[in-house]
Amino acid sequence: MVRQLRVAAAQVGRIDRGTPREEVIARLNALLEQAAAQKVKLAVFPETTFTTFFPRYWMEDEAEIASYFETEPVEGISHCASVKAFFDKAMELSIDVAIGYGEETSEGRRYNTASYVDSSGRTVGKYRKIHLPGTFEPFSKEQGVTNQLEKKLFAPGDLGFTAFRAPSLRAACGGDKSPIVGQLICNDRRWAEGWRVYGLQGVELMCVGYNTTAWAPQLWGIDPSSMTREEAYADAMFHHKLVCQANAYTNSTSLITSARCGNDDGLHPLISGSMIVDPEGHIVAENTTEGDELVVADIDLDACQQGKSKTFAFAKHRRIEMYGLICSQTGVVEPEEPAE
Ligand code: CDV
Repeated sequence: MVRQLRVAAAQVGRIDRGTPREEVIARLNALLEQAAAQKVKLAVFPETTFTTFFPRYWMEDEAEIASYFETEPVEGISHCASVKAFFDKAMELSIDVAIGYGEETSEGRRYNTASYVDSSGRTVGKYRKIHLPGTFEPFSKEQGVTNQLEKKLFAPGDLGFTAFRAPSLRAACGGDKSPIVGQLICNDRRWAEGWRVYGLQGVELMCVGYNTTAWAPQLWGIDPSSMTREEAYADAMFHHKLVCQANAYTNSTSLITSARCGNDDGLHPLISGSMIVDPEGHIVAENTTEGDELVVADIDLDACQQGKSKTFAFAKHRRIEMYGLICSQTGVVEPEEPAE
């Protein structure tokens, strides 16, 4: 059987520190228009799409920090005045969207969040980033330096790795079963643990938005003179593709992964690499530019069945009695050196 679905990674290029949301939303809506013209049913947008990637800045002005968060619930079209124009457009064009944003709850907690809002404007899935990279303290307080302050600015996600059905896509993929969808945000894609929790829920389609800095020697712990910027970009792209393709394959799922890319403020380069990956780990479509771009492919949700029923038939082959350390230990504990 073929459960075919046309999907897109909506890559978004340079957004500066002062770029207003309205300007960003006009660009996102142009991508939605392109998606509708190509009969795309689901478009996946990057992490913190409505603003620049603000955790990179050392900011002391609380009003500026607060300005990067959506304070009304992004729960479908009836809320979130600040970004409503985007969800209205998606609903008008009948496209499901998965999109990342800074979330501030009514209790004042802040998360790095992605919502899956279907074509009727209903939020059917919500994910809060669990693996927050970087530091609590800045590498430098000088402007122009790329920090990574997610640990300071966000609380770790508390919604788990919860897969959900997307019933609005059931008819579109011509089957009697809605796709099973999961979401991760950026750094999460490097951690096999989250992928496997989704794999254990039978995930068929992963949506992953990201902002991956192309030049961050302090974050990586390398000597800046050991690599050119071009080599660093290539290395960041290699690792991005490596984890995306490997984890899609080992969990037998399709993947749509979407970059915020470009050189923000002319100072902070981010890699591109938006792509659609099939459940065997092959790239079926990828970006060709470093700016706003729609990457489109037809995927077959039933193609997941080969891996799920054979090589990665979890029920037949997994040995959970051997995996205890994964859930009982966080850091590394090395074996003792044997006595001489
Ligand atoms: N936004 C991210 O989570 N970025 C991380 C790194 C570059 C800090 C990533 O894993 O791509």
